[in-house]
Amino acid sequence: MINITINDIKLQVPYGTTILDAAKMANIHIPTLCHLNLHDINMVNRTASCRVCLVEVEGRRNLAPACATECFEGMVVKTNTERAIRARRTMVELLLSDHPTDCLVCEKNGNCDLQRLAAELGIRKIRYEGEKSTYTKDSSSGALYRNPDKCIMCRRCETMCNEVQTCGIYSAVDRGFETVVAPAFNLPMIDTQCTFCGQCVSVCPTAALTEVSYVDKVWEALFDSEKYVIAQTAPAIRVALGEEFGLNPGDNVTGKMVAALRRLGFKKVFDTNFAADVTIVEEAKEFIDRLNGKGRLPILTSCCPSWVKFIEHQFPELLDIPSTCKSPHMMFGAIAKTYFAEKFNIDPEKIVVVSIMPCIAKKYEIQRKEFKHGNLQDVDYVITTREFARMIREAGLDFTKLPDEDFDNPLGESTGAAVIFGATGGVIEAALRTAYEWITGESLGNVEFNEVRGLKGFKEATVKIKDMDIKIGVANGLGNARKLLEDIRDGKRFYHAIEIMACPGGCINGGGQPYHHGNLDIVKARLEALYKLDKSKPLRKSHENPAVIQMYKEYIGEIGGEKAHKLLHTHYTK
Ligand code: HC1
Ligand code: SF4
Repeated sequence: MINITINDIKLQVPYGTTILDAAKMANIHIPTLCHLNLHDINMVNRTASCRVCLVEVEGRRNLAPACATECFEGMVVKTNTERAIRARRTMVELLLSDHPTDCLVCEKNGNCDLQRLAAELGIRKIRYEGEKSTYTKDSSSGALYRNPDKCIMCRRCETMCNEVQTCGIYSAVDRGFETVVAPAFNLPMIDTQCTFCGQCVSVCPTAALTEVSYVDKVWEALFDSEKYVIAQTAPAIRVALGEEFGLNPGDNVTGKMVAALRRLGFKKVFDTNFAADVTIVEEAKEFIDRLNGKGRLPILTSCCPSWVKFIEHQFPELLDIPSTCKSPHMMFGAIAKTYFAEKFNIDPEKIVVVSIMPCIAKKYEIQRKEFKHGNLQDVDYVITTREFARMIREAGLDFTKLPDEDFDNPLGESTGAAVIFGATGGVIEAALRTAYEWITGESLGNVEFNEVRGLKGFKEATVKIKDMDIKIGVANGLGNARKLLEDIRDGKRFYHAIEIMACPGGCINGGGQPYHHGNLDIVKARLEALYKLDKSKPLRKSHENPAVIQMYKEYIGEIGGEKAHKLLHTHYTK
């Protein structure tokens, strides 16, 4: 330990502690902008590029950035001297001098770290008027929107993409005033190997990176009396949406969410969880077939479009390991425009399926050409949890006062196995519950597989099923996925089944969720809430979902059969 003094407060801190962390221990606030420390997922932005956290260190001529300066024995720091405060304000004013001032109509209005900081530092005018940079905006992917005019060069996106997700999409391009953080050769995002995981969006402090919004398109459909607009809601949004309305992370707002969708004008409010149960019966069947020698092991769960793009780019030699199951919300779209349309005599051409997702990559996924049924796209629009909250506000709904309402049926019924899809490890746990019972013919007493739960980047378990030791691997975050896939490719590790989710923590931390502003306790609260929801469900195994059983009986026929393959399965391309 070493002894230091900050603002006349004496304290002891471990070697290696930065001034910023030491100040936190003494309850002293130093403003920051580029800094972000998400140590739980190995993301620490160390660039110290914004110089907003400048402080005075006794005996040093220059001000020191608190986020990147380590304490030393006897150090004396002052965080709020006139010089430090002036320097901080100047840094922010310089940033603002090359930043659009369209806060009123900005996507990030109310959620922007630069805006918050300008208010915190009491900046009322920008003294340095001059040239402003303008760059080409990019919505080429239909998923991720880049507006480099709003980039403040903090490099958080670069750290997240390069170090956590290992996709290496961004770096500083050009020199001097023209410098911008962009893909190599300034390529449009759709022509890069970006997976659209949206993790860079989650950490961008401004609106330089956001999602491509489809809110206006969805309003248009809802106001069109010729259209039959139905909503499906992803597992992870129900424990995060409340945050947008002042509720706590992890508060379960399922009932209010359904009520809000009805009041927005959706004809039916259905649940992606129904389709998650369908996914499990299809995937468990495929797993058992592969255990019996029909296909390659391990089987890899295929719900996350972001890792699908990742494996297609990075591991084309492993394209026979993912399950051929479509992701649940794509299965839902196909079911809605066939089974549901036929059962209720609705013209599928008139049906508009809107998926409310925690995810940005789902916006890209629906455009893939394999997800079409005749001329019809399985899913028409994807909006994120944040966009959904925006629609609720636009409609003037007082969300917290809405009554709790139930989903419509038959595509609204689901089990506890489906809701845990939203957390890392949840898909494989749900699949195990069904596979165990189908292989053994026995009822599974304890349905909880604790080894595959939690936010750790990589988890493994061995599950005894009959006389087999089934080896399970779970990775979340694309960097962890890369290591796992490399080991599998090189024959260093063997698993019977693996689950990968691109976002650290799974969909609860998706790129379309309410911003966590660097507080991963929010993500933990969402995760715990999903497991609580599972526990509260009377049915916790997908194959027991009565609405799923009825659909196979009335329409699809055999699980894994010909019709199931036509509607519910897909393929991958190199
Ligand atoms: Fe899923 Fe997810 S991918 S869990 O399979 O992370 O169900 O489709 O909606 O929440 O986005 C399901 C699908 C889904 C969540 C997302
Ligand atoms: Fe990288 Fe994901 Fe952002 Fe694409 S969306 S640039 S893969 S962090």
